[in-house]
Amino acid sequence: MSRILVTGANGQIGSELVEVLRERHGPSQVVRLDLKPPPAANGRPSSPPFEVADVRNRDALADVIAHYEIEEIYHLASLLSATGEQHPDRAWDVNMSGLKHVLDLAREHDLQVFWPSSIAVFGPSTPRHNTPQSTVLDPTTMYGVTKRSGELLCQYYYRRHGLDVRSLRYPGLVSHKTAPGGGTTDYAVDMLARAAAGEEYTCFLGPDVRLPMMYMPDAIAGTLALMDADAGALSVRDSYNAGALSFSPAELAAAIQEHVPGFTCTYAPDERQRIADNWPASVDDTAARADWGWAPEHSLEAMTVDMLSHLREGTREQRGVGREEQGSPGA
Ligand code: NAD
Ligand code: AKB
Repeated sequence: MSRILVTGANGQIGSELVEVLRERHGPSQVVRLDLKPPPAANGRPSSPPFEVADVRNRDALADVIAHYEIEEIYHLASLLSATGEQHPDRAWDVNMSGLKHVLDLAREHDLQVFWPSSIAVFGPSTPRHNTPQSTVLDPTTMYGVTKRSGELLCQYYYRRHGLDVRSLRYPGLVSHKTAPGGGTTDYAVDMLARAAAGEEYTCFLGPDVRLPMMYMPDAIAGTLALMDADAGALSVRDSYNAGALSFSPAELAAAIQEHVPGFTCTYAPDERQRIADNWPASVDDTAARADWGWAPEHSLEAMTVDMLSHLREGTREQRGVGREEQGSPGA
């Protein structure tokens, strides 16, 4: 049974990936690491093992890896696209030095590594539709620059040192358990949350920018499938394209209106529009499908229905409606 370290464990992906890894391997086998302790869940303090550390601190990472005898790392700690444009020096520092430390320590201890890249590696010269696996990569954000540099670093460690590091270029991820943190695609979660609360929404992107998106259960399943795959089957060692959905804010609003008839969305694009305008609308993921069986399951309709249901349930629980109903004899 593997001892696993997840960095950035409190984030949108980490909080869900940890749950699934703990179901698979047992809670004590999965060590979470982040800058702060995790928020209490449903009023209960979250369970150990948890380490407060900064991935820029190599010695702290080394201590955690040695102490828990870690065998596998999911290195998720990062600044995302919008925050990265506000703090480019910090984005470079966290995203690059954190990854370099993880790769060096993984080499030293012979660990398997998962590290996520992003559609942010693409840019204005990249074909916008069905973007190929191998193509022009000219990112326009510091985040995208760190993701492409990170891809090349991972590939270098694989080729030069035989390090088993695997990567996916995630699109924008949609989920209801933990709010997204500082990305350009966060509008989708924001819009669904407002609709579920019966409120209107002002979108920070314009109505027509179509981007590759994915529902979190598909992202988690794909991540684990890639990590489980035979090393010999993997033909891509920088980062795999992984497509799932492709929709614009207006298309998401229309999907929501099917289930929330009075929902209204207005548009007030801000500086994140420029980021979105330089990303693809859809990606070609033939290599991921052929090499390790990538097959996302959720359509826009299925994701919308599931998200609205979970978000409404969350709102009811926050208001105590769920507990009242449970306690009511007539409920
Ligand atoms: P997030 O912002 O929700 O979480 C990142 C976590 O990293 C946070 O909990 C933060 O506290 C932690 N962190 C930041 N700096 C740190 C540091 N110096 N040391 C330790 N921890 C630190 O991000 P996420 O959405 O969960 O993304 C995880 C990874 O997936 C990132 O590499 C991101 O680039 C990538 N990714 C995410 C998406 C998406 O849509 N969520 C899409 C593409 C790629
Ligand atoms: C972001 O918008 O920054 C992320 C991503 C696509 O990498 N969701």
